[in-house]
Amino acid sequence: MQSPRPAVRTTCPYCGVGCGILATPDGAGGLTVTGDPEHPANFGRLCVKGSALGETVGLKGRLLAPRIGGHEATWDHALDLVARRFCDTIAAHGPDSVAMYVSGQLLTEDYYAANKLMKGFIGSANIDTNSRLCMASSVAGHKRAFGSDTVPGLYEDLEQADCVVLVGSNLAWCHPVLYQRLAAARDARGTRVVVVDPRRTATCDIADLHLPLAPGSDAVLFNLLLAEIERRGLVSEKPEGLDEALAAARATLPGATGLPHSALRQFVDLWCDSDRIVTVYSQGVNQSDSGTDKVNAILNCHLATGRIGRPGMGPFSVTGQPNAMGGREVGGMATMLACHLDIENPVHRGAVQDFWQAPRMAAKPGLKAVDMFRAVEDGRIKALWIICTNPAVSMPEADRVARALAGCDFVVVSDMIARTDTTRLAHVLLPATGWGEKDGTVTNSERRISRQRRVLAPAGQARDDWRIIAGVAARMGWGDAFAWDGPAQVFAEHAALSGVAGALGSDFDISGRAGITATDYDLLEPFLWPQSAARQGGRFFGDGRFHTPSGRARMVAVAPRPPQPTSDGHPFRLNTGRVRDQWHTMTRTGLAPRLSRHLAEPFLELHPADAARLGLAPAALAEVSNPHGRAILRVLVTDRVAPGHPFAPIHWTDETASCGRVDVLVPGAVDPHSGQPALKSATVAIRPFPADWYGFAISTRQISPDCAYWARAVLPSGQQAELAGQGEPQDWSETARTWLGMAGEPLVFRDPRQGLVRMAFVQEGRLQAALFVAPGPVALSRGHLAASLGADCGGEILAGRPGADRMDAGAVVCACFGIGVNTIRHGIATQNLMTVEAIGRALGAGTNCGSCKPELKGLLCAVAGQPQPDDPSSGKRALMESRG
Ligand SMILES: Nc1nc2c(c(=O)[nH]1)N[C@H]1C(S)=C(S)[C@@H](COP(=O)(O)OP(=O)(O)OC[C@H]3O[C@@H](n4cnc5c(=O)[nH]c(N)nc54)[C@H](O)[C@@H]3O)O[C@H]1N2
Ligand SMILES: Nc1nc2c(c(=O)[nH]1)N[C@H]1C(S)=C(S)[C@@H](COP(=O)(O)OP(=O)(O)OC[C@H]3O[C@@H](n4cnc5c(=O)[nH]c(N)nc54)[C@H](O)[C@@H]3O)O[C@H]1N2
Ligand code: SF4
Ligand SMILES: [Mo]
Repeated sequence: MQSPRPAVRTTCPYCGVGCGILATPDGAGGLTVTGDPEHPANFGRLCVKGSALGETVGLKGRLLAPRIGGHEATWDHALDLVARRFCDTIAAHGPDSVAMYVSGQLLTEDYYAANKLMKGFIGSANIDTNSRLCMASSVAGHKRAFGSDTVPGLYEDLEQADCVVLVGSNLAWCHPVLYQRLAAARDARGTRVVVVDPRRTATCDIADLHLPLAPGSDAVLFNLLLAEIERRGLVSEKPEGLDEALAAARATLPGATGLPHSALRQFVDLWCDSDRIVTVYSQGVNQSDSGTDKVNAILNCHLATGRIGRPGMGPFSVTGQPNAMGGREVGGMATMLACHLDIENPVHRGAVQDFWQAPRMAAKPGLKAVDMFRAVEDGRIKALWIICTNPAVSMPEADRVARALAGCDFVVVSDMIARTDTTRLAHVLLPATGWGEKDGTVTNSERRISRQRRVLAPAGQARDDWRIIAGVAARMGWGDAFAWDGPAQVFAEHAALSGVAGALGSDFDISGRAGITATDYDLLEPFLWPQSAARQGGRFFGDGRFHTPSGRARMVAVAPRPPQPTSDGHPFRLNTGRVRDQWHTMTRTGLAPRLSRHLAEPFLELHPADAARLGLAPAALAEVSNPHGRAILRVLVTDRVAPGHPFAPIHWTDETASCGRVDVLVPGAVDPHSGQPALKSATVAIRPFPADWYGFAISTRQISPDCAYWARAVLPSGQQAELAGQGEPQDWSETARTWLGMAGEPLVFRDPRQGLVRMAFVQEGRLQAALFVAPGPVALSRGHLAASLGADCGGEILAGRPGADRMDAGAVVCACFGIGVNTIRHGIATQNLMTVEAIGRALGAGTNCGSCKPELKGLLCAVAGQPQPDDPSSGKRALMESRG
């Protein structure tokens, strides 16, 4: 018998909370995963995405070998080709004719290598990252206010605060463990929580006050707050620009927020009366064409009152990606230099060049993401290397970006997954190791550096990203500068460079770790930066000293700008964002059946008044369009969004749906300071999608439909797909065989009067596939059908009803334990469960990651006949149940 393998301490690869994980290999290529009780980010907690990591590490869908032009190639061939094409392009057209587009999901060591190659050796700063879509406005705002891109506070500040304001942050779904820490602190000490978001999100479950402000009016809100801070005599500091900022604040009129006076007053009272106050902000602030000003409007209030850098107080930009912070540290954006140094400062450039012994330093900032893809489009960039990101889905004007890639002379993509919307457009594909296989460090939102450790062997021929980059660098002639033998050496070099930066005044200095050995690196415990002889960890700016030339903080006079107006032709403002159980373009979370059960289809949250006016019933399909593109989304009627302001998730791609990419609708308008695009405010037209028929299918094989609307998701034993089309196929049996990957004759049930067609493929008594077609959205219990796939079945499946002896669990609420809405309702009714905790004790729901607690609370209220507080999935659930 094999002895049990020890658990490996590592870090979650999803959000910026950066939870510690104990991963235990099962010896068969899989992993079991639990929270690391000793990690200071999560103290043992994990959310549902982290808990499901073990389901995503298999070989399914992986890119296992390099490919050139779609054909498998050796590493030598592929790396030679990339190096040769980059060298030839540079020789013919100069260093700015090539570019790299990288990611906040790279490890620091990968990121460091990419930045060194591009800025120091190729000699161009044309390296930008998906962090441009994510954190760029926070970076620009920090630099304007603090003189450096420094996150002042710590997670424990959220626990020590008397009031926490969440602005444009759906913390419950996007930073679930930090949300749980806040919720626990609120239970323990009555922390007041304010949510500022046009939508009523799951986060509102713990809000004492929800401000559903007009989209884009955050700067107005914080200017009003600043004016009131002055009026109440709370200005205690004298930052630079104070008078100008106050004057701008005083000149701001309250109307634009659309909030009633009483709500504004409550907000101002709470903020002003709480000395210990933390203002957390995220994409509702950053992703705007005036995002940097909004950031500074928030920072102004903390700077004027001195509520910064001390326990329980400060502004807090929560980062999205696991290594958004590490990317900033290595200077991974086109506008930065390594270790928070300034690319436009010749002294800084010289110091980095000396340290790297770099032959050709970039002398000016490079192209920011949106401009970079424009340069690809018009041929200024002729060779592009994309690493660890999926821009054909996630960039604004996504169709235009995809066309630009299709027209580019040479596109290289490093990814761990074979088929994505972006890998499809590559000339060369390089297989990267994924989480569980790679070794390195990441930095979370509170500046804590943690190790990701290798637990599994690399899949196929996959290699670590830093090693791939070093391989190309060596073939371009710079082998000596990239001759690391492991990530520990890359980290040590980065730490040593940070010492050079620290001597030049940089906040980012981890030179205390510059001498690290491979053994120390293996054992490295999570630590906060800075780590130098002068400073170890802690908060910044509590002493009133900032990184500006004068040492004083800077307030910025903000003149709030409204978002681009809607028009008669495009009267809706489309808000976009995330759902609880999926990560971005779903290349990994989409592999886990348990994560696909929460919300399995691209959807549009639409206010009832809008839905009625447009003639869109719940579960109908809507066509959303503007001159940039078009999407077809399932309608979810809900008053959690305001009239005129629908919301759609960002996760669906051409791999998972026929027409579900929302970024085809988002224009490329950017913030003038940060270059961050306004991803939350596309103006669109909406109309019913005229489907002649609707369908639902399950199969043990890959489902490949050919109809106007489809969206597929994984099941434990196959796939499911929602379908709809215009013009009925001639022969449904033949169509079903093709789409569901089946052979032979299906059992068929037809009801011509009702326009129903149902068919099932059964082999040796086991259900292999089924297709249900109806003239309207198909009303069926998806959960029951999914559970029947691959199981023994009789003809009853064509009745589409649960077996008489079984209760249909209904749409899944608790994804960790797969507990459905009907099971929970039944439990509440029959076992007299009165609280979320009682549900947990009786049924287990909500006891692992806790992500579904807001929904459990909603169900309790519904059963008790009270108005539901905030159950963001209840609309979706009603929708699914109406069909089942
Ligand atoms: N489950 C899950 N978690 C994730 C991710 C994921 O893909 N899935 N991605 C990670 C990443 S990279 C990021 S960047 C973070 C993002 O984390 P968040 O920023 O919390 O998430 P979003 O859903 O993008 O947007 C947050 C909220 O902004 C609101 N909003 C829109 N417009 C405005 C406005 O004008 N003002 C205000 N105040 N609010 C507005 C939206 O309604 C939305 O609820 O999440 C991280 N965590
Ligand atoms: N409309 C709208 N658009 C948005 C947003 C929004 O809120 N609204 N949010 C924006 C934000 S904040 C972000 S962060 C972006 C995210 O957008 P993307 O970065 O495009 O999304 P991901 O799906 O995370 O892409 C990561 C890719 O890297 C691959 N990968 C994973 N691990 C590795 C690895 O170790 N090495 C390599 N080489 N590849 C790997 C994955 O398979 C996947 O293909 O989307 C942005 N786009
Ligand atoms: S909150 Fe969830 S997704 Fe974020 S790091 Fe922790 S376990 Fe991972
Ligand atoms: Mo992000």
